[in-house]
Amino acid sequence: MKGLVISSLLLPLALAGVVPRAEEKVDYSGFKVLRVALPESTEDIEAQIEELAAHVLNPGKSAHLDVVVSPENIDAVTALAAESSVVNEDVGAALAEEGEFKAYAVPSESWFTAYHSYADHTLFLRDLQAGFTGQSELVTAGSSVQGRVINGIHIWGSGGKGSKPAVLIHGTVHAREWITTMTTEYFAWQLLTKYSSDATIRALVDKFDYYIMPVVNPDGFVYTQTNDRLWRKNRQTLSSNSCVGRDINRNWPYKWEVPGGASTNPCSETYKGQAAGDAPENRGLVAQVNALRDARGIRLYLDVHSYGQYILWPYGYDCSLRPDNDAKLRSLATSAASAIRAVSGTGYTIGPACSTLYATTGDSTDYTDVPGNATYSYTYELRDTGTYGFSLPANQIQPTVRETWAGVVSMLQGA
Ligand code: 0X9
Ligand code: ZN
Repeated sequence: MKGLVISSLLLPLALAGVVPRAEEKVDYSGFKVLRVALPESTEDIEAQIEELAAHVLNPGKSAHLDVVVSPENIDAVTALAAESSVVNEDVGAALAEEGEFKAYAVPSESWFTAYHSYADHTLFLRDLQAGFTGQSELVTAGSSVQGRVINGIHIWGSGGKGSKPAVLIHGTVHAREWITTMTTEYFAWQLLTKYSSDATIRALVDKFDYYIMPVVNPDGFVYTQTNDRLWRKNRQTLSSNSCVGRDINRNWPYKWEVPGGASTNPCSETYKGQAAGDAPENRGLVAQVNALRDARGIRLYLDVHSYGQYILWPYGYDCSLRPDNDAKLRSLATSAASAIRAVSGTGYTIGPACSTLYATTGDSTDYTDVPGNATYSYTYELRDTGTYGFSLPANQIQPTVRETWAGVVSMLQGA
């Protein structure tokens, strides 16, 4: 998505209508999701299609591009593509199926039947913690570009606070992946509310210290609620370019400099930033990872994304390199995928990130695996496989959080 505050008169015609003026929300009525196959030599055509698109939904290197296109640019994109098909006829209508936000009420299972405002997510965490003061506390991991604190909850069991290896979980790295906020909150909710009644959960809480951060990109998340539902990156500006945002999952300071797995173009969905770790959000998250490493170590790191239904492990930056414990990483992922399938039939693809999906540099799990020395690091890509994409309908929240929790429980048991 391109610059925000500049006058729409200055914009190329192709972008008019997809760039909101300040405080104006993008209306996606009539926009389509097109799946385009690129012709043989693609660099230039791909750049032109990305210029014409409001958003790229799968901004890595894959066989096809899924792009959100305004009604006036559909013909131009179709003409550039070798082949194209319509994946979604009306993005505005699909977004409407997400359902309304519900008025805030204290944490209960019904929280997981609707999406919520950022302010309410903050209240949820606060109120959840307030119900379990003996075994949890609120934690922070630095703050965002716009000064929002990155909030989380630390949960421990019978060994006492900080006595066990860490399980660290990040959600909503990419602002538009709303199901990941709900899912990571559900993990915290399950650990705390089931501790006294469910022996399986109690054993898991007693085994690790959990650090769950449901929204690590708060500025981007707020922006998806005020201006553009399909925003991905943080909200960092540059003096040299009007495009906004760094991709937090391309900014981690490990193998950041390796070419090919991120973009150096500030307008790209995968813009890596000007220097390794130069996004404030990354600075806070790096400090958190390093501190947990230096304390009791990190046993399991999960970076929760959507969509695609994948469980991926390092490495992102190199498609042939494997961690020493690749076989164990695969076996935990296999058992998580079968646990998910057993709950709902939802099928997951598992594998090393680069060779299974696409290359990424400066991504979270490469950082946690090597500098962070985490025993197991995974990226989850939750539902679905593209029908609704980032705007999963509200009636899929509970099925998604429940199946994912089953997968995570099986990982925790084996970890
Ligand atoms: O591109 C990403 O950051 C993740 N996908 S998303 O659609 N949620 O943006 C995938 C990261 C997994 N790592 C690799 N594929 N290397
Ligand atoms: Zn993501």
